[in-house]
Amino acid sequence: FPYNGRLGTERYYSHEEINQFIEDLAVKYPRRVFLKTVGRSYENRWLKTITITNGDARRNKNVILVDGGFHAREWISPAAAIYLINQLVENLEDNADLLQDFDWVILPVVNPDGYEYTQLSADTRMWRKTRQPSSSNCIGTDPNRNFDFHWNEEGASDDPCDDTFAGAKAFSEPEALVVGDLIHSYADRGQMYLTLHSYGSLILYPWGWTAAVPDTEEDLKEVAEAGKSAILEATGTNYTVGPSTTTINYAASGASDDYAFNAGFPISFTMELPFGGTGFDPPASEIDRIVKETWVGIAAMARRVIQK
Ligand code: ING
Ligand code: ZN
Repeated sequence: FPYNGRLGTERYYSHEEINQFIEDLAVKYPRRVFLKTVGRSYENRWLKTITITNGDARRNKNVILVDGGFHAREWISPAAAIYLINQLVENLEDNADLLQDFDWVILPVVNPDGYEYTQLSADTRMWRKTRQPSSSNCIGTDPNRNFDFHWNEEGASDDPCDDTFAGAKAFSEPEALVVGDLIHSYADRGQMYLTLHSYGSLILYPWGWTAAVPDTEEDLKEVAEAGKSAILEATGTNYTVGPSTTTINYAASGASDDYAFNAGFPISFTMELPFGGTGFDPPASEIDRIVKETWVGIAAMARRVIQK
């Protein structure tokens, strides 16, 4: 499968192909699409955001910030980010409203070291964490337990060998710090933060660190329900909407959605895409359906935010 300047839904792609793809889009659409190198991973892979606008040069528009690929094995997440990018860039006509009101900032693969590691062999396919060694013989930290908000209080591990290891300290992982910095740099105009995980068909809102819910829960629920309904109608996939802690039945602190919500994003969701294969590994033949329905859900949520 030679790379031909576009990424379809027929297979999963390497981190390099994904970076090349967004670079090509920035070259092809220099007035609407902007690339920014925001950091690099522990193994020195470039972390790049793509900012998609309608080119009207209106400054300080509201922002929707989306990331994917926190967890290495959740391949459908970068795939959904790619489809989202394709829609917003190449289908301006149908999505004019989404780009009239928002600039979209997307980091498709937060944890490229882990993502590449899972592509090496069947033995490494189910890796979750980053690849930075810890003080013990075990490698990697859970980037979604590494954020500096109620860090390592609940549902996170002190054991570097565990899959939910919180890290030696908050933001020990360069990849998590990059997302934290992105959140801060857009917080003043951030309207929605979306982090794409798998699996479970869930739209989760804060808090994750406690069973308490924010006093703006109705707003969160309303936007999430718009996504759920749109997906149900599109494909019949039945998402569950709810607060993170009580919906997945465990508290988990130090996650990015809580961090973004606390930093000022009024809407902040973890979207758990559907089960496929044995869970984290939908076969390539299922990518198309899943990423399309995910796009339908994200577009519906963004449109509900506009109405608010
Ligand atoms: N699930 C999430 C995880 O990081 C989650 C669940 C969501 C926890 C929001 C905390 C906050 O464990 C997956 N599949 O990664
Ligand atoms: Zn995940």
